[in-house]
Order: sequence, then C-alpha cells, then structure tokens
Amino acid sequence: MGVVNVTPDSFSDGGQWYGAAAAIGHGLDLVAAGADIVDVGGESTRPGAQRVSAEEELRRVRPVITELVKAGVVVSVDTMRAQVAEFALEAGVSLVNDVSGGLADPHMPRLVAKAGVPYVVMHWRGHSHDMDKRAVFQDVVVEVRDELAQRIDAVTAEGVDPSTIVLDPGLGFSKLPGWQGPDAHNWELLVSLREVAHIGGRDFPVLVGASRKRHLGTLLAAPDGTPRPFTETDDATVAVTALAAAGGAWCVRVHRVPANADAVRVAAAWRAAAAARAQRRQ
Ligand code: PMM
Repeated sequence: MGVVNVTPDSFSDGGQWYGAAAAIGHGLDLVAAGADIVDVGGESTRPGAQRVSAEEELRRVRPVITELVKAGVVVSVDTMRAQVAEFALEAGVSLVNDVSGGLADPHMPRLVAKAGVPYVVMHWRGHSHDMDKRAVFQDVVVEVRDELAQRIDAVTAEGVDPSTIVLDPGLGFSKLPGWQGPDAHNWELLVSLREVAHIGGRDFPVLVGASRKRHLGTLLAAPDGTPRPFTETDDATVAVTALAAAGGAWCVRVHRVPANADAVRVAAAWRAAAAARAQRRQ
C-alpha cells in the first residue's frame, strides 16, 4: 500500500503532494512502482496535529480519489469521517482505512458495513493533538489486542462482516518511540503481529504502518541522541517491511514503494520455503 498524503503537514511527507495534480501523479507513480493499493488521506495524524474541517478534508481528497479511481487504481481512503468515506465509496474506493477504528465518528461502521468493503480498524486512543499522553501500557501487546477486540465487537454490532476487517496495531499512535525497555511499544507490537490479530479464535489480516515513523528515527539516532530525520529512515522501513511480512503481515503501508515491494516479495519467498520445508518433514 503506497501513501498519498494530500496535506500540508503530514509527519512523513507533509506538503509534498498537497496539490491535486501532484497527488494524482504521485499515486500513479506508486502503482507503476509496484503498489497494489494507493491510500489517499486529507488529514494529518502526525503527533500534535490539530483536526481540519470535513469540508477541507473533502476538498483535498475529492479530485485525487476521483481521478485515481478513474485511472483504474485500487484506492483506499484514509479518513476518520463517515462523510469523507461516503464520498470516497461513491467514487469507487475499494477499502476504508479508519485510524480510529470507528471511534472518532459513530456513523462510520454502519456506512462501511453497508458498502461491504474491507475495513482497516486501527488501534487508537484519541486524536493526535495529545495522543502521546495516552501511551501508558502495562503490557502493550495484551492491551492493544484487547482494545482491538472491543472495536471488533463494536463494529460488528453495527453490521460490519468480520471477514472484511483488517486489524492494525497503530504504530506511533499513542505508542512511545523507544526501542528498549518499557517504552519499546512499537517494537513489541511488531514482533507480536500474529498474537495481536488472533482474536476470538480468528486470525485477522494485519496492516502495518511503520514507514518513516518516529521509532525508526529514534532507533537510528546519532551518538548525541539526535533522532535520524524521517527522510533518512526509508532503508530501515524496508527492513521492517521484510520482517513484518515474513512475520505474517497482510499489508504494509509505505511512502517509498519500490524497495518495499521487493522486500514483500522476499518475505513471500521466505514464507513459501518455510512452508515447503515444514510439509516435507511431516
Ligand atoms: N499511519 C498514518 C496514517 N494512516 N493508517 C493505518 N492504517 N496505519 C498507520 O499506521 C497509519 C495510517 C500516519 O502516517 P503518515 O502521516 O506518515 O502517513
């Protein structure tokens, strides 16, 4: 899944694809580079971000979604708002990516249920302006899984078919960016993808959004502790993609597609070889 942020202020690529023409061109480039899905969003969720109005969000994504769908691209809409998702579904998007897992807008689950499209339900504890202060966990893996289980109950109660749900541990969203000790929230989740998504006897598909996030900049900090700028974390993103895909992720959401697409293919070969070996030994 390649990312098109039509925003002036996203964490990882703020402003780069803000204009409709640039965003559409970028979406087409991502597909040419190997993306199976293009995720279009018009509201930044970087730590500390304030919300934009629904009108502004729609203004940003409308032409981009319309043109990409027209060009035959499999488009996902990255929004917490039913109003925006409704437009996007009418325009023909194939998937709704709701980072709030239906918490931000109570109308979202029913809308997605009616459309019957895949629904990405991410772990989320509140809006970005103060999400870091909610990053308090005794056991991050157990708590994220339990809170996702509650969201599954809530959205299925609104009519969402469980077979359409994709879970996401919400890396960077109310998760501390450390890489050792009790703050290594993102890393503990990454090594526990199967555990996080095994809920109610079912293994849900998992989407991982690690690309260019703070935990990579923190891991790769200079000796004086200065975090590596996010633009210089693409190689680390590729490493996470390979490990996450080998560890069972269904999809990775990334900003730079080519090397990540290669990493996904490496992981697929890795898993196929492991499965073949296991079968031969039986
Ligand atoms: N991260 C961002 C935006 N949307 N969607 C899902 N499902 N998972 C994520 O981890 C996720 C997301 C924020 O990242 P960006 O602003 O760098 O694109």
